[in-house]
Amino acid sequence: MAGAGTSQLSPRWAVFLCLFTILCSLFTPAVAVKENDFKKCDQSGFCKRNRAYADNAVALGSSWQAPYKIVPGLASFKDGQFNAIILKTIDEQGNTVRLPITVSFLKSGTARVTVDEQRRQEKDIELRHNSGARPERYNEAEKWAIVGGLEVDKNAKVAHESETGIKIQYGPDSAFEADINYEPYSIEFKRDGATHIRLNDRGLMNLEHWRPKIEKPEPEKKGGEEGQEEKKEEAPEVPASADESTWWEETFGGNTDSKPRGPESVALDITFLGYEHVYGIPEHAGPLSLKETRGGEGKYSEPYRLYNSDVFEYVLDSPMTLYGAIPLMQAQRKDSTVGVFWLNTAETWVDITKAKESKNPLALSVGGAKTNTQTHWISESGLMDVFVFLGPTPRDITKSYGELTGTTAMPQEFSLGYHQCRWNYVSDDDVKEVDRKMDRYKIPYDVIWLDIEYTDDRKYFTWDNDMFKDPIGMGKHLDVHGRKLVAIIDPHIKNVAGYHVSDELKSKGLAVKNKDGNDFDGWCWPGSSYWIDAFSPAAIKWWSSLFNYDRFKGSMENTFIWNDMNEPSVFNGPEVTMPKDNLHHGNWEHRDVHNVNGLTFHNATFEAMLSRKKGELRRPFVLTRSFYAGSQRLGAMWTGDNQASWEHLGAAIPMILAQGISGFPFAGADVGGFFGNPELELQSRWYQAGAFYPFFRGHAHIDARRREPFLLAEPHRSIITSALRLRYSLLPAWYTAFYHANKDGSPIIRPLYWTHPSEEGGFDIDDQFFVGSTGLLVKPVVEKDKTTADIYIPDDEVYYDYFNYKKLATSKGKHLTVDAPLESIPLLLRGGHIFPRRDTPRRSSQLMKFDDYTLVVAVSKKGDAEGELYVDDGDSFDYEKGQYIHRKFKLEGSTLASTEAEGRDVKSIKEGEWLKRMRGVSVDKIIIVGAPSSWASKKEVVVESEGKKTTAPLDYHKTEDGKNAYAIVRGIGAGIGTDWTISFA
Ligand code: NBV
Repeated sequence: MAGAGTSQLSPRWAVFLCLFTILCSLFTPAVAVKENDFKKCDQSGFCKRNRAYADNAVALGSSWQAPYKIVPGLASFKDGQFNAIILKTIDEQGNTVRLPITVSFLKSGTARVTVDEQRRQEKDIELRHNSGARPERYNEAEKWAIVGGLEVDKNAKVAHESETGIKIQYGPDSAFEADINYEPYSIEFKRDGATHIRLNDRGLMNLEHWRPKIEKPEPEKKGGEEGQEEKKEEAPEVPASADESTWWEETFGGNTDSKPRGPESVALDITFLGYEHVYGIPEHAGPLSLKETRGGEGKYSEPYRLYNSDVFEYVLDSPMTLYGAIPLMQAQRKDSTVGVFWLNTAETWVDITKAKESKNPLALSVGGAKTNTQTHWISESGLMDVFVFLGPTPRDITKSYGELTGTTAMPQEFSLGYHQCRWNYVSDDDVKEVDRKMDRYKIPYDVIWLDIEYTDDRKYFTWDNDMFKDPIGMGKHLDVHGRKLVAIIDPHIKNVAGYHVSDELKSKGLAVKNKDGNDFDGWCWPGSSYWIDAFSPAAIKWWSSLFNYDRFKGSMENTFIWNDMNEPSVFNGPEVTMPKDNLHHGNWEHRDVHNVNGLTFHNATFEAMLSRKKGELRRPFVLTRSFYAGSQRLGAMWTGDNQASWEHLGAAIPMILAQGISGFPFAGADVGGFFGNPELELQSRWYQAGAFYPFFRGHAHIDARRREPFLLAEPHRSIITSALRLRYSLLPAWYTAFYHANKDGSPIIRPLYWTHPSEEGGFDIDDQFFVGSTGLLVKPVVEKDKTTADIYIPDDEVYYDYFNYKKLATSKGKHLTVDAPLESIPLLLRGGHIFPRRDTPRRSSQLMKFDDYTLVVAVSKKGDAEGELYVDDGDSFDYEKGQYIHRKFKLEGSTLASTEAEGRDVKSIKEGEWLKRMRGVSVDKIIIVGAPSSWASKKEVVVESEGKKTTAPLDYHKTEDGKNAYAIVRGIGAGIGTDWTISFA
């Protein structure tokens, strides 16, 4: 019938339809975006110039004269800050430009080096090429990324000063030193007398200063091919570093970027002396320990790129950019971690090379050679703003970086459960049916998600009324079992009259503008669209109002939000994003702020969720695809459009680990793979891995077959259900790990270099990790037909099998091979830890809220163990007023004790509703793994709690192999929030 209908179309409509089909085939992701659709360094003018600048400097070696020097007479140090002027020589006549430099020594022990360009004179500004953009360098990255930690350390002091430089002592116990060398300009950062980091070590610093555009006469054209050839021969060769061809305009993939301010890149080389491993700078699909980028076997030949982009079907093992950017890098060597944070929100590239340096040329490689990791940071515009961390541990860096950019928000407790998503659940009946089936098969889950098709024609804040007749009814249905709904809201707003959001956006002037100052109109899911400019305070306020329950009709208390496409993705834009000469609030060019754009939209939605209803004080949950340093304060992220392949399953782990060590640990990957259809084995293995992602969501593309866990044939349904139950039983431990992420930024899943910074053998391991400080060590199986796992053991501690409590024959620095048939997850318990669980299987986390706890105690080699539980109502901000339970558990000798972790006098806290209910929650069961043989004849233990002594039965068991034992104590009944002891004597 469709054919008959089409044949009756008027010619105008037929043309329109035809055009529409062509456009759709161009813009819908049926064809994967290939690497070539995104720039390589030599297709990005400023990257090419800076790489060439570096090559030139390196080739010249000792005869290279870096053109940057500090003027001694203008340098001063006062109250924790060094101020000076760097002079840049810009021509052979010796003309210079002035670059003010400030080095601030912060209380945390972090140093900050900021280089600006002296404000341009009015007359220069007038000379500028015609544009509404601001003349100064972008200086508001700090406003979005930094929330604290900037207090200067007034105890920092000058240790030595001369005409050639200054040495400043700072940091804890004055153990840090910054040696600022004036000519050529460079800074050495030392800890305990040894240099760890050198800025401008190789003299690659380059700040392309502002210059007026000089219109050059078009070269006379000679006719015919012959003439052109002649011209080619005559043209003098221009070194790529001085190539002016992309200074004022640049074209890529048919899009031309007008550059009203001309070249203005900032670049700096940073060397980590004696460090062989560097980590961080997500988001890239590659190993955790970053690779070298200047070619050679097993190395990349492109720099790591940070330019938030919608790269669907992304390639693996690549330095290519992805959806988000965190310019934080850590360097690791035995017993020392240092790092830098490059605060710049423009397009950025980072080259990495490693150079062996022999201490003693006669010693050859015997103990003498050390590796320096050399990095070269290149950004298109903005300030040169670098924070330097001197460690000495990974934890110190995490903490200092967290002080600056903030830490993970305390999450909605439900968001740690399992999320069921697909593009799309097509109707409210569909949603309810999935919900019922999950119940029927006893598969726990907390959240069901709605992708873009729930809307009326991709107009966010509206519903497709035919398919979603009763959204509130649907929400209430979910609420009965404590379940939630997450609905997608994207930043592109359909450009159509009569759509309230679009009308208001336009009339209030809150959209991103194009270079001419008109509302920027691009192409996205809804067709022609505008983009909310979430940099604008007025836009944030307006955006917030749209989420009020009485405006976003159909949303309710259990509706939460998903922000996608906020790189921003613009189908017909350069590299699938916004033109760089677009203008944002304050007249900043998009070029300056591109990498923080996603954060601003996420932030606007986060703010909106805080004010949906007057007096409603609940934690938001907002998932974002694009992110920048600081996004951790606002919600969770996921790794975007992966594929249903074994390779993508493997690639997700280093990506999530990289997020964790870069301050944004609430991270996950689409379980099952977004594109394609996973075979059953892959899907089962993916749920087993996903159960250990901080953010655990199954998702699938619109063309993928339905794959909700209940649809799968046995044994896969049961395998997946077990993985989900395991996740749910461990929720108290996960929540405690989130609490720590909130307190000091620590990763939720932790790579070995982070947990064991003295063990070099673990520095490049990124396929296994610890969960918080629980001592749970997991190595998900990510290969087809694999039924064993080789787990690297980083220490001398005892390790047990999580499921059967057997003590494993481990040895430090060696791999342990464990059986891992399809139905099992390689999961170990490290001795010395105690963690909480809730063992009653239920349908959602909310239904477990007041269940009793189980404690698992893994006895260490020495015979002791300790651990923690943090719990609050998981929803409100009452925890800020002391409404939480925080316990410390300790096994010492034959006593296990629970005490208040922070030494608070809990009796003095006025109990709110939640704390009152928690009075009825107790520790029901304790499992002691590695129980001493002296307990073999024990039948009971003595429990002392709240002044009362009772007994509880103890069962002592030998493990299957008879080599060690475990004990289970049941019916303990001690309140979870109270002090108690259990005596095994
Ligand atoms: O909204 C549709 C999808 C979404 O399902 C996916 O998770 C996002 O990463 N979205 C991208 C838009 C386009 C996908 C090809």
